[in-house]
Amino acid sequence: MLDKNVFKQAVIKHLHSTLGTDENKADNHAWFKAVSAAIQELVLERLRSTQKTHYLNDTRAVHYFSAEFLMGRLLSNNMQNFGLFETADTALQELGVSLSDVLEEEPDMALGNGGLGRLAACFIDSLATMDLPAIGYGIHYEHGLFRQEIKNGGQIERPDSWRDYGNPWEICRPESIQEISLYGYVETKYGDDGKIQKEWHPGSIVQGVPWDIPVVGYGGGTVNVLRLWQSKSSGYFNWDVFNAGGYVDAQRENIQAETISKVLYPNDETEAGKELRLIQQYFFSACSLKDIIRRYKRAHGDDWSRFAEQVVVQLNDTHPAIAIPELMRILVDRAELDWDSAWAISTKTFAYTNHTLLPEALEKWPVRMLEKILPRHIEIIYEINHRFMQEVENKWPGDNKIKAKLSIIEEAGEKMVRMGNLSVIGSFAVNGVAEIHSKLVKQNLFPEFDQLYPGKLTNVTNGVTPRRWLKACNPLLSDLISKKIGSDWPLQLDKLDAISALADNKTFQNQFMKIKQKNKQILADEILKLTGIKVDPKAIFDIQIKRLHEYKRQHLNLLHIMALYRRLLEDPNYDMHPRVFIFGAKAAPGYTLAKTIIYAINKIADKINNDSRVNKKIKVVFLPNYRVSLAEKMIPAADVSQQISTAGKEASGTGNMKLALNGAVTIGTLDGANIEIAEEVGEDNIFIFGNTVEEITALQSKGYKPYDYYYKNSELKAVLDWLDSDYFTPGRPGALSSLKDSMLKGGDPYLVLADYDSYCEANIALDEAYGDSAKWAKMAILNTAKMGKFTSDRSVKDYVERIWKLDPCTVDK
Ligand code: GL9
Repeated sequence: MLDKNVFKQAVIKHLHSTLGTDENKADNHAWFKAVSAAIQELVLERLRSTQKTHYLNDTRAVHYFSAEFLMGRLLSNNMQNFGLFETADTALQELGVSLSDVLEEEPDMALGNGGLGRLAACFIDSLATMDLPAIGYGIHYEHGLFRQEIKNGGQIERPDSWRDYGNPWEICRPESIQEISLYGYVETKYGDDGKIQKEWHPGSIVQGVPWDIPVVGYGGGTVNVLRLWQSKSSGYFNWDVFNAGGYVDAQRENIQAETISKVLYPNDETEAGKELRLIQQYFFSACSLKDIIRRYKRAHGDDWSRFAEQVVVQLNDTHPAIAIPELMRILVDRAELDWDSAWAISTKTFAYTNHTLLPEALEKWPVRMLEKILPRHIEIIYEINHRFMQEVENKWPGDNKIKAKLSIIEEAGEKMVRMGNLSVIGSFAVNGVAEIHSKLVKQNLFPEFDQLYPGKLTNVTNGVTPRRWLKACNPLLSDLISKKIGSDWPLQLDKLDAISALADNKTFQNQFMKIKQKNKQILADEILKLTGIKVDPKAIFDIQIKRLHEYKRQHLNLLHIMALYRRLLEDPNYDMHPRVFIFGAKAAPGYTLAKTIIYAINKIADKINNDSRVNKKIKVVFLPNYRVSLAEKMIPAADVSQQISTAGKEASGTGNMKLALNGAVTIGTLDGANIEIAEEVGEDNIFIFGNTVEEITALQSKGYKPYDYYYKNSELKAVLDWLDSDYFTPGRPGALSSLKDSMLKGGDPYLVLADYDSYCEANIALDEAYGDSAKWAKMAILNTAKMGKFTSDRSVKDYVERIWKLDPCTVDK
């Protein structure tokens, strides 16, 4: 595609004329900018041809609405997808520059919290790779997820400033600015024909400035865009104040408008109910819909009849669900369609993905708040609900209990709008993200909706892009695989199954495990650099990386680590393979117990790592500031993947897929996608433990008593009591007591104690299996081999077939 010398020239040119420096003065950051600019030239060329092709073919497209896109770094990815990585590597070597140092200069684009945001990023990669017309719509946060520092064992949040020194990929598009309204009141008018008309007189107007991030498909054929909206005050509304000499007041209004896209809410699976968050949601949904409609009208004028043929909007959770009444408002108030026609279009346009069953994550907005911020939308929501209640009455005549349950409006206590119900009613398809999760969505969350709309609720199991999560992050293993089975597996991940045939082959086992060993050495060096802790790369690398949440049960892992510590103190000859427990996790800033768990991990780590009686056998490492680029370094080095959520709580998980793909063996519960991973790899190649969803439900309904487990198991009692002492927190007795209390006095809501014994047994089985190196190698190989199902290409294919109904559109090179 591009020859080494041409590439060199392009980089030098950008060093000179874009960055105003030269080869002798440039630091790594300048090289990063120059290399990115050189790649961006190609990206933009492909972007232009893609957009032209899509326009000429008037393609149907999916519009992925998501409050979060956790993109990570783009330079390496874009080079990989253009097939230019090796070229760039040698070109830079010849210029005396290290590509890997240059890549380290790129800040992560951390515009997401966790799985939900990273899923969006994997999906847009797959969409572009599969030549599907798609656009991602989200928010151009000035500050992404906070940077985590660890001080005296505790988490400190620092602002993330990913664009402080400019972002080489984004393009501002002032020509496509949109304006949206907020606040104000609704006037009811009567037209000449006596028909009621509604006019919203907004109290304030905000501009949305679009920034486009090109999304390069693997192979570089299609380049789609991720369009992120930045809020800006609309000059128009400040004008009066300004003229009255209120220069300073006008600036205050600017600040208010600009606050909307200032910062990503750092809550994972909790709904804060904050006004600014609702405004963020409306802001990006409304800007995006206007953008879609502008594009549609360019091709179809005022003929709305083909809108739903051309446009499908996927709602990534309920965060953009306000788009449903917004489209109704545009169709009814602005385009003057009658309600039924508008509703027919709207309900053919939207589809909704549910990502969690946790009650605290199901969004509800106070009616009062909507009345104030979006006075016309609340009227429309009432109208949607009124008509829907008639449907419910027809199906279940006189059943007020069902009505109360299905109503969009929750009447008990302060009146609330249930965004989940609105999303189900306003969409033509609703999906969960793994088989078990989708089953629970049908059975527990929305059972009546499933009866009312048979077939609307469905499943699309999550997936991850194998380009970033194997090819790019694990080059040694990728090369070995390509040598054995050819190099088209990144596009057809099922082909990995071909290495199953080599799982017993000694030579292949050696090659595979040697690569794992190298990756462990690389991570060991990184751990030393980041934390000062020396770990033995011959030890088992046992990794738990994910947001910190009680339901994910990092504290179950921790209790087991404490138990091992105790066993080693009591019996120095206690037989176990040396093991390094590695954690990465951010806690929501307001989630006190999650922060205590981080503190506990760090304090227990300090103690163990400095206790020469045990630190040949166990070490504990907490890597600060877990993020996409750190995950890329950790995942290739994992022997063991910890996926230990309470059954029924983790909707899918996607880290589980990435780790297994890189040859880590899972220790996990029958939860989320673990179940499907177990089906693929077979029960011999995974360590399953713990209560099933049914068993958990049974335990809870007969009255779960954590104290029973505490008194029954003396080791468990001892480690829990240990938390009350000052052994791990010298001079601060009781600093970890709240953690113990959560599992006893607090009722142990995530049944940590109920799964403890079974977890310990699974760990013993794991330790034994690792002792048999041929057996372990086989397990690791089969984990990689059997991950074909979990490519996000398969997820996207499922969406296309079941929901989006898109045709690929190839872009000529
Ligand atoms: C999540 C689920 O908890 C995960 O199990 C799932 O894999 C992802 C993607 O479908 O979605 N739902 C959710 O709210 N988060 C998830 O990770 N949290 C955030 O990332 C905000």
